[in-house]
Amino acid sequence: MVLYLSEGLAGSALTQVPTSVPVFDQKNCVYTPHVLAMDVNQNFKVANSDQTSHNIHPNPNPMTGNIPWNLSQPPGAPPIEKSWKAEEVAIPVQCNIHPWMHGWLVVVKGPYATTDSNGNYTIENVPPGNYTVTAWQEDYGTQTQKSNGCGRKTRKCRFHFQAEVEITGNFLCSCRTRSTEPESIDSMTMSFSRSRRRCEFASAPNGR
Ligand SMILES: [Cu+2]
Repeated sequence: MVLYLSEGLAGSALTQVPTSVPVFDQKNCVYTPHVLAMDVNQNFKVANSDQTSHNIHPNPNPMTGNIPWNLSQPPGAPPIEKSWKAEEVAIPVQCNIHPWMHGWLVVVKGPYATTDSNGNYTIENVPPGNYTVTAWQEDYGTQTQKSNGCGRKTRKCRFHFQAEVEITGNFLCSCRTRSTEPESIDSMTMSFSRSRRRCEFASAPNGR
């Protein structure tokens, strides 16, 4: 699951591109992670840890301006380094050699986070302001949540995900106040308690 700020970013918070280079690995014929998030124009790498060839084929929506490509990557080949020009949630990825291989590249503008194995998120480097937070998951779809006036120390609001299963949880916005004004959000944390967890989760790999 990917969490990002879909409204409210401005200036350098919107245009600044992280220097980190996330890696989309092909390991045991599975994309690892299954979902890789990145910023527009942020470089990412596609690695092949397998002793077999893969043919990676991201297939973005042509309306976005992102251009599809597919490249074969034999065992021991160096990582392929790429970036995407436009925001797109989300780009499906498949392997032309192994039809069961499927993953997602999620391209957003500004700070983002991906869930850990417990369903927790932290969005870092968020400047002061009011935001719309969007959470995306391949099966459950998209949900948004307004985060207004986040200057208090902590803030809770309800966040529901409803598809085949309903996930109900708390959105916890942790805000630290600097010694002088203005107040600044250092991080935003979201967690889901899976109060109505059902067997659907058994088939969901970690990190989704
Ligand atoms: Cu493959």
